[in-house]
Amino acid sequence: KAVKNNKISLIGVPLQYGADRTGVDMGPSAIRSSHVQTRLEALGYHIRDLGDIHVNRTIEACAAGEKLKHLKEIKNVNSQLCQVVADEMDKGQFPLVLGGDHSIAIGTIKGVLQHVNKLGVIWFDAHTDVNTDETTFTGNIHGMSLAVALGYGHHELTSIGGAEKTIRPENVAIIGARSIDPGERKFLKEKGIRVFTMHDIDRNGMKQVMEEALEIVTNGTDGVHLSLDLDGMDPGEAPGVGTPVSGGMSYRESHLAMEMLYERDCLVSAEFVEVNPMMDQHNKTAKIAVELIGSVFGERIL
Ligand code: HAR
Ligand code: MN
Ligand code: MN
Ligand code: MN
Repeated sequence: KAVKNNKISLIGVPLQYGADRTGVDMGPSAIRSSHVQTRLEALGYHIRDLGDIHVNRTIEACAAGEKLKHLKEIKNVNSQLCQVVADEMDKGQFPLVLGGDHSIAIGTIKGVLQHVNKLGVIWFDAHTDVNTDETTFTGNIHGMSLAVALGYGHHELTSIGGAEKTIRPENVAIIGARSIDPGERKFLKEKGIRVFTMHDIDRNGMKQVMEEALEIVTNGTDGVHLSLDLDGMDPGEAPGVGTPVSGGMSYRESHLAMEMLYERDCLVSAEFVEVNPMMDQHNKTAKIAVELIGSVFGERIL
């Protein structure tokens, strides 16, 4: 078995304050209802479902007048998540985090960094999420989480789990990007972050893209984190997301990426984010999330 750790902890994070559309808070329950636990048990894993991290539900979904929307609550939830992820890894568990909006990558990655010093990251997304408090047009923190994990952005966020705990630009591979803000473009170029855009996937195919991406995230690292934003997929196939962008990765391309990740035997943690049941049709995006989880944990057609 390529994922050596067969003990998985499921951690739900029903957070929506990093996005500007409501509904993504229902992601964890939609993914659980699509039988993520039995699917993984069928592959031989032992599952501990920790339930959901507590999110204060009394705050209005849309914050007016803040530069970084809901900074305080997002910091609070991510600090809790960081601690839970670190604690589970202490117990030898593999953390599988279910979002929630993509700002939760801050807590997940900071938690993993308490254990893994040099961490590679596969960032599967239509977006690159490297805005900072200085470049953001929207103030939505889900568009900043990769920058924060790299050590850039608002101090209230970069300080979570220790400001010195960061990933390195040379160990990050972004896959499926097709919506990048001007400030993000500059950041990606300055830091030398490798972005495999939809153009690269069209031109070279997912097989070659994943071979190159896996080299980047495993070379000189002690483990790899998968941060999978469901909006990386084409919204025709996965419509249940808050910020759909056309021209995304197909169902088969996405599965191939997961299967190649499993074969490489490098994952130490994973998160599946941005499933928004209010935007979905018959819960199909949560079902796809569970199918991708199956593939990245070793499920095969034959
Ligand atoms: N770049 C835009 C912003 O900063 C859009 C972010 C999109 N949201 C996500 N993240 N789902 O991948 O607001
Ligand atoms: Mn520890
Ligand atoms: Mn994202
Ligand atoms: Mn996205």
